[in-house]
Amino acid sequence: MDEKCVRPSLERCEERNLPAAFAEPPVILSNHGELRTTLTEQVGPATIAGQQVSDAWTYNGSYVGPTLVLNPGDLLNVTIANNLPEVTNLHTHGLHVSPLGNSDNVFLQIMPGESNEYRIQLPINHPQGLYWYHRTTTAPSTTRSSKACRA
Ligand SMILES: [Cu+2]
Repeated sequence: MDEKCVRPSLERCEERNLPAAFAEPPVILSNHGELRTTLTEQVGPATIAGQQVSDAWTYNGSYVGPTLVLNPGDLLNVTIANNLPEVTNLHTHGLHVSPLGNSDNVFLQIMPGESNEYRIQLPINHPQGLYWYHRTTTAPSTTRSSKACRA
């Protein structure tokens, strides 16, 4: 047997044509029991995997919306400003919160050019974890994007 066996060539990481590393989105922390922010849903330029794109549907101009960090018992007070060309809303996954009123209510409709202040109260015994928020139109199956939220 030939001792000069052929070893598979190992490609150096630097030589690969790798996509851009995931860029950590902005982080917004709660303060004194409340996280208050505005997320503007808009269409415009954005960077996705290191590439500039136009007409992206974004939160505050970012393709991946900010990470919202809250503690159990905190109030998530987020205003959604709709600059999109269609109805929108805010929806979360996994939070143990009310689905009524201005809380995690998928039936709220924010018309183009309008805004809504959500007040989502986390219970004091809310489990820690990684949760999600995203927008929908009137039907949850028409999801257009998703973002991280951890409590
Ligand atoms: Cu959802």
